[in-house]
Amino acid sequence: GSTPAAPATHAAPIPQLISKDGRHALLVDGAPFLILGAQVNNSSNYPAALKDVWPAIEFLQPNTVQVPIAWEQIEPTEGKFDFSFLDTLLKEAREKKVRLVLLWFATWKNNGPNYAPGWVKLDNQRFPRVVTADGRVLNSLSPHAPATLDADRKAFVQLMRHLKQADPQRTVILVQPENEPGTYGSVRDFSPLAQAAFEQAVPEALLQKLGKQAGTWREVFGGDADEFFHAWHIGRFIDEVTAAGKAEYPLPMYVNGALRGPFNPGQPGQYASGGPTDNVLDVWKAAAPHVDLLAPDIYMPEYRMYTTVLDRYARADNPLFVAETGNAAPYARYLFPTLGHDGIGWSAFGIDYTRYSNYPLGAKRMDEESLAPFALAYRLVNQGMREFAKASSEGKLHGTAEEPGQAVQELRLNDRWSATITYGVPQFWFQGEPPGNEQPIGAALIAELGPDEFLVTAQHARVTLHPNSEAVGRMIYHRVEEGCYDNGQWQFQRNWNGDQTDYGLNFSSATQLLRVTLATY
Ligand code: N0T
Repeated sequence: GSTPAAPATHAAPIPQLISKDGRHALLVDGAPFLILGAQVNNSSNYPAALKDVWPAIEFLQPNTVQVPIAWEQIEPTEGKFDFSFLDTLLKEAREKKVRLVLLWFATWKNNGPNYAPGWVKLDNQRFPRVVTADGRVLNSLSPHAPATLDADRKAFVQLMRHLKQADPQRTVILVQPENEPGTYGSVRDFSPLAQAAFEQAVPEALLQKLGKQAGTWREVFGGDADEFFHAWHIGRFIDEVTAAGKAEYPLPMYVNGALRGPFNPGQPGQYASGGPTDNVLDVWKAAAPHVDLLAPDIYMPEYRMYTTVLDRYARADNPLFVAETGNAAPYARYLFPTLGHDGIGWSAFGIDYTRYSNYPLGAKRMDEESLAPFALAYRLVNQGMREFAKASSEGKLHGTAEEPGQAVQELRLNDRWSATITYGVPQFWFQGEPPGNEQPIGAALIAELGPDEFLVTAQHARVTLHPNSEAVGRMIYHRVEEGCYDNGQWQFQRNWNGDQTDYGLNFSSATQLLRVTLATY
């Protein structure tokens, strides 16, 4: 990573997520930041596992690492807390010069309470589970039990209190309360406790958000009532946990969602019902105002599916953050359209050398060969990360990835200029139908620095800048400078001309960043 921790002597500014006029920025050390992330495997949250984490991180060079903090490890006995792993993690992350995102594995970890301590997950009386319509008890805790909320919230408050005093450096930039909340196997809880709540009137805040008239859940939402009800109550529960944690230490916080298929979603319960899926984002927004954003975990390698998920989660009221994505090669290029959707970050899942692989979601093996395409994407963005982040916060960042069977793409950059992105063509003169790359590995990222000035990087792609219309005039490159940023200062290396510019700007797997000034003659 390229983001050294600030000195401990005077506290650095607290990371902040700011939104204005539908644009968003994650401020780290006081300026817009892009998370180029790596998430460790689920059980790598122990000091002994970290030795298998850092070598993978050193090869990949993300700027941020996401690591679970399990309820079972910080509160093994009720009321007795142990933050020794967190302290070790903070120390080692600072040595490795990476920032952290903490993942609070508690009441919900992929629908279930497996990471809750034994005194919670083995006590069905005090911490009741979801009961299906036909009376079966599922391994998913009910969001309706005050005792569960109370216990989870107490532990999270202790975690945030400890973090506040242990991290004046702001090594931790973001916190994820819970993990992929929701319930598999039932649309909602049908226990008597839940049933009583279901007969109540829909809360005013939700009616207002969705522009509905008062009534019971069934009256107001008909066939969607069960799922909306579950989403509302899980959202309220997690909002309470989040608000209490922020009252201790106000880091930005987000909730990640296991997705439903964007085109063929299936039935709630087949996917995690009640989690922040694309159909209940408004319910979650009303239920959880303290949650800064709802993040998709994207394990769909297909182009249309992936980019449709980006479209649905990048909203004026929801900064896009791809909290998890598959670590197989086809996923690496999706960093670019995520940033093109003004995303604040993107993180590949399962990055460590513990020898676990979540294939077929990700690569078969986690090794340097699997990491290489992700390392390339991170190197490219890292060269100008702060400049790309600033452009993103101003809506001036454009990014795209190769779609199989579509070797030519068009990006409109501003009212004067556009870019044609071509895949699979040689770097020299070429005529005919562009074939696309053998595998879809191409991508491009372009920031508008001024009306005629662009910051361009790409992989396995040709970028051809051109005027939007004849009215702009005949284009000529004024300068095509290759270089990189060092502490916000442009470091010029060479000027591209001749073969390097006559047939478009051709990018390979080289780490190249161009500052292009266009002109007309
Ligand atoms: C993710 C990860 C981890 C299209 C899976 C994804 C992580 C959790 N769950 O390795 O468990 O903690 O957030 C669920 C994806 C379901 C399959 C989707 C197929």
